Amino acid sequence: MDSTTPRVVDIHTHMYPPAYVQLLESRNSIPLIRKFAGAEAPRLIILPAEAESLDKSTSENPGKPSSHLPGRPVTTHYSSLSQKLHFMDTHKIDISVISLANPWLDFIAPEDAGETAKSINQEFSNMCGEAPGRLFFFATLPLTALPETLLAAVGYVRSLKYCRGVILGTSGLGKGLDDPALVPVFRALASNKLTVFLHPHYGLPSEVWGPRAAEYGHVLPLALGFPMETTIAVARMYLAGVFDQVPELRMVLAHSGGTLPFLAGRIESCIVHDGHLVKEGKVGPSRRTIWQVLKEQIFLDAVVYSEVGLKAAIDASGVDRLMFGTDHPFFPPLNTDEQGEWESVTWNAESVRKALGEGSEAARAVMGGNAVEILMLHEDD
Ligand code: 5CU
Ligand code: ZN
Repeated sequence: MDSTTPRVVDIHTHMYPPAYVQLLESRNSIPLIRKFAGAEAPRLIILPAEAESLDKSTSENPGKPSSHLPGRPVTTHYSSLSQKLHFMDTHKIDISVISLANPWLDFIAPEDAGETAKSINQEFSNMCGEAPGRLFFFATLPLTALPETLLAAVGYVRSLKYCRGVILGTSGLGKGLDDPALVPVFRALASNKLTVFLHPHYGLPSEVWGPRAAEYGHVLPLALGFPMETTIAVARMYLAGVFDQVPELRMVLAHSGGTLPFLAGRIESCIVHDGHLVKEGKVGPSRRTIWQVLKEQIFLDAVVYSEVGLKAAIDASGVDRLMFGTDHPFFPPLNTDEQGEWESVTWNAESVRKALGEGSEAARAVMGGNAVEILMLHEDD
């Protein structure tokens, strides 16, 4: 394939390598993997909102049918490399930038975090080496470790041939991404040209879903909690001035930036009408607006499942900053063969075609060309 052939690149696609699966199997509180009697496959239970149903299903009825079990079945899609490649072939994806899924290493004891991150990143590096040219990865940082271990990890992942950045949750060192203690980490990432892929996990506090939440499956935390978490994290970074302190920082936001493209105008209005910020001199003429930051330091994935959402993302960040993704292995088909086409993938590809025109240059850019350029996925890299 020469360098002018349009390529399809999936920048939002996860793996749980076998060692991480074993780690989750050894745990008694979320995140964990647990086998339930009668269930076809072990279940992955990771969301804070799932913790309550886990307790109930364990105590009330261990033999429940699997549709009532908490979490999701851990199929071969989670950790098998050949399965990932099969999924890519089925959906005509040339290149995937794989990343560990949530909640990464947020739960690891500080003294173990450095070594655990190193071995997981090495596993990702090895997987990429088994399919050269088809796989790159976002590494995982040992955020609970001591600052020197964390900074050393940035240097280490930079040395791994197929690493193109790091996946980051919103908790940072425990106080969120507007924590001044994180600025040196952002500086180190920026100076090593490592792009941050920001991904939600914690959602919003369970109380906001109300007393009937269990009736609604995972819809509220996943559809609304995840995007709001991303939106809040980036708004806090913006208000704290992180993007100005680290102007070389580049961030890809999961799920097309949560609700940021839609809410950026309201954020701006709230800023310029805020007496406290105005009095503190934070709303002066040199201020970069959040719209500017969206077009200068932020990139968005195209995992938004609708033409309407995608158009907002394009308007906010620019069509040259948007990159296709699948969120594999999440959202598998429930009633058709998991080895065939996934509707969750075709919805996203279809939204790109509808918003930008079938076969258009812009559509090809979003489906892969942008990722090749932004993440430097050239074949000889
Ligand atoms: O279905 C889910 O829980 C998830 C998740 O945890 N992470 C993700 O990226 N997508 C869906
Ligand atoms: Zn994801």
